[in-house]
Amino acid sequence: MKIDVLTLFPAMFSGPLDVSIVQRAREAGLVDLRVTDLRDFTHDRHKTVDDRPFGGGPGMVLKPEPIFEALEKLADEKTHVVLMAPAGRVFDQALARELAAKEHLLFISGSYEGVDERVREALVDDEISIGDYVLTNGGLPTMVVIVAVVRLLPGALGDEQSAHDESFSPGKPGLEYPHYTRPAEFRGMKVPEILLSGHHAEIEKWRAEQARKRTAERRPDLLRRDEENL
Ligand code: JF5
Repeated sequence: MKIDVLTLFPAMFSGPLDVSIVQRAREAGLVDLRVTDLRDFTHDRHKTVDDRPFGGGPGMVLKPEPIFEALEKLADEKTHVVLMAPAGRVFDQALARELAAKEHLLFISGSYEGVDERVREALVDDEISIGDYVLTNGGLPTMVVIVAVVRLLPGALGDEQSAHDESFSPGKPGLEYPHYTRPAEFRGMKVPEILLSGHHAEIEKWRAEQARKRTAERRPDLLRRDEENL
């Protein structure tokens, strides 16, 4: 898979994408990730990427020209162009799976008040939000989506972890059971007896029950959504 990012803040992207599973996936050649500075596609002395909104009002709007020129260089007909913005489809695991099936993703990491509407009309295939809160730019949302997508690429996870990927799929909608490791007693707090018993079938039953109870208590919305999908 190829992933392009178009951003005003390329420096934000070093760090999160250079560690852990994403870094391993890049080294293994599973994903080719490029971060491009939108200012590279300006032509004036001040590298102007934004301007005041027609009709007045607060804030600035990203100009169309640099974005159009960048996509003429970085994208083709097959590229799935994603604009990160609070008005988009809310990101979830199903959407991550959808994006993981694409050959080429290009993220436009918005900022200021937004982008000129003609970018949306002519270039954008998909608009994605990571939730209802306001950020200063689309850098972090872009990275959230990239990490969720890259770990789904075949070969990105070791065998041990890939078993875990069933979470948030139909039939396993929700939260994890409680985990414990050694010591069996820590500052007076004991690990549940069943986990020390060696009865694997009983342990499975206990864990499933714990996960169900925990999900019903904390995220009943996940159980309802799962019933709709089954
Ligand atoms: C952004 C204009 C984009 O703030 C976000 C965001 C919040 N949830 N999901 C995305 O994106 C950055 C800010 C202002 C466009």
